[in-house]
Amino acid sequence: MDPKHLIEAVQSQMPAKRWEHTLGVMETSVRLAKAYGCDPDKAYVAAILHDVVKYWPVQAQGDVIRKNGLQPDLLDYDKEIWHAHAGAFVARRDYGIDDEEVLDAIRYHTTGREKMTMLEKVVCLADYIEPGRDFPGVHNIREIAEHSVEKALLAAFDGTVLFLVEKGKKVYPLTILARNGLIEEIKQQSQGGN
Ligand code: DGI
Ligand code: FE
Ligand code: FE
Repeated sequence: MDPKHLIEAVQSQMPAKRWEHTLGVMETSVRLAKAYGCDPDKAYVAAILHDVVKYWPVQAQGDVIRKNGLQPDLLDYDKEIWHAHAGAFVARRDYGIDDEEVLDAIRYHTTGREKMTMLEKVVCLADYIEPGRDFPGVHNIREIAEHSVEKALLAAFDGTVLFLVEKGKKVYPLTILARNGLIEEIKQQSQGGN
């Protein structure tokens, strides 16, 4: 699908407010990709599609996971994380996306995972800090993002984990692994003199 048709098709899947958020993630992902040295075109496509099924009924999101052999343990955690994994499946099936790096950036944009690629970090961070986002701590994360994608993403995941703990909710294990991985990477960067 060419970018114009892809954009129109994805826009039709969500309310105007969520589309505005998607435009923000597109812009921010491309900027971060250029700053941190990964492919801006891939970041752009992943950003367009990252929330493609967010406004599908939750039942339909769950069906994509159940019927297509995606990680079944997702269903035991907050429904908010389903759209990312289901979205990657739908991006391939319905929108013809076959680039595994792009699909992984969609798949892990919410939960993260251990050893995230730069493209995954960029899209995940852009989702937190796009211009339309307004949550406590977002200004701080935007500032950190100017010099370290890993430190900014760690601060973002810290906020999400604290939020989930406060609500008494479970944390999906990949988020913990992502956070641990970022701490390791930051430690190694500082030992390497960066
Ligand atoms: O889809 P968006 O609203 O743009 O943002 P998102 O995909 O990052 O995710 C939505 C929410 O998922 C976020 O508010 C926190 C919630 N959530 C629930 N369980 C988990 C989780 N987020 C992470 N990272 N890990 C979880 O286990
Ligand atoms: Fe999302
Ligand atoms: Fe999003």
